[in-house]
Amino acid sequence: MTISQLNDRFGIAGKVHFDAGKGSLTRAILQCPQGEAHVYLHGAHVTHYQPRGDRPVLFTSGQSFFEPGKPIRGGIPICFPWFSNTHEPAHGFARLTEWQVQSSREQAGGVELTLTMAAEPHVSPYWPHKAALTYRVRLGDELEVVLEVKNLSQEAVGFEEALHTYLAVGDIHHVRLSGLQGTTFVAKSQGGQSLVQTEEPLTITQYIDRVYQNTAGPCLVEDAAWNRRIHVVKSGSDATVVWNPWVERAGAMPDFGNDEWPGMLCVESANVGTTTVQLAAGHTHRVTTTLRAEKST
Ligand code: TA6
Repeated sequence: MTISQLNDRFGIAGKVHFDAGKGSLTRAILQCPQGEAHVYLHGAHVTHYQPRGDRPVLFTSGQSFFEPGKPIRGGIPICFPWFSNTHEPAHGFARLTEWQVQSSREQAGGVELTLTMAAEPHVSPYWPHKAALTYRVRLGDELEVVLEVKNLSQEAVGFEEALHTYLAVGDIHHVRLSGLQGTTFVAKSQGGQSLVQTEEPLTITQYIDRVYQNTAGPCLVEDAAWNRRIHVVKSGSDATVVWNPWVERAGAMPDFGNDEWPGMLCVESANVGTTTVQLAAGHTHRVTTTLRAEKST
């Protein structure tokens, strides 16, 4: 569908508008009195969320690619049906797929955009199944994203998934992360050891890449530099991934500025590893992430 056709069919004056975004990729701009969000059809990728009167809540790299076949660096990548480098492409094919717009509507004083994609055997040899994915982006007092996976196969399927949220922070050196105390994590940044988190809040002083298993609750990111708190609330997710590449890994990514690492922190709502989703034929799984920013004082 062309941008003009998308605006004719799904545009809502002052609330939903489609344009050619970066790299001329088709982008939806969602607006309401409480803020603005941007969603690319490429990967159904939310790249921007900014509450009115506040700074952006999501980080997107100034070096990001915006082209078919490459993931956008930042925002909320959708990782499905596998996480990390289980197979190629890393984090699965959903974030590289051109999603279709299913609907747009005003809701609860805000606005919702719904996108879909078909995950079928022809997409990847590592996915010999049929599934329908639906992604709802809801903008209002907060930003909520909802990923639904319906198993259209005759057999049960297993898949990993993550809403790989890149939060924007003023300075990672002065960030505190709460909500994970007492949980067990796989420390990819510490040789893959399985460790228990004792600190609360967690402060980040080096490269961190941790998969916290059996963590279904909310997290709180306290950003002292910007005097802001971001609540990361989720449902349907039993793992939380925390990542910052720090200086040593930032330089290895061509789509990530060498000086950008202090300004971001990934807090991801996931089902990976031991919390991989097992979905019976005909059933649907839903995972959600809600982001709400507020002044610290
Ligand atoms: O979520 C953390 C992580 O799995 C890291 O290991 C790092 O690879 C990051 O995702 C970024 O992955 P990407 O494929 O987007 O470069």
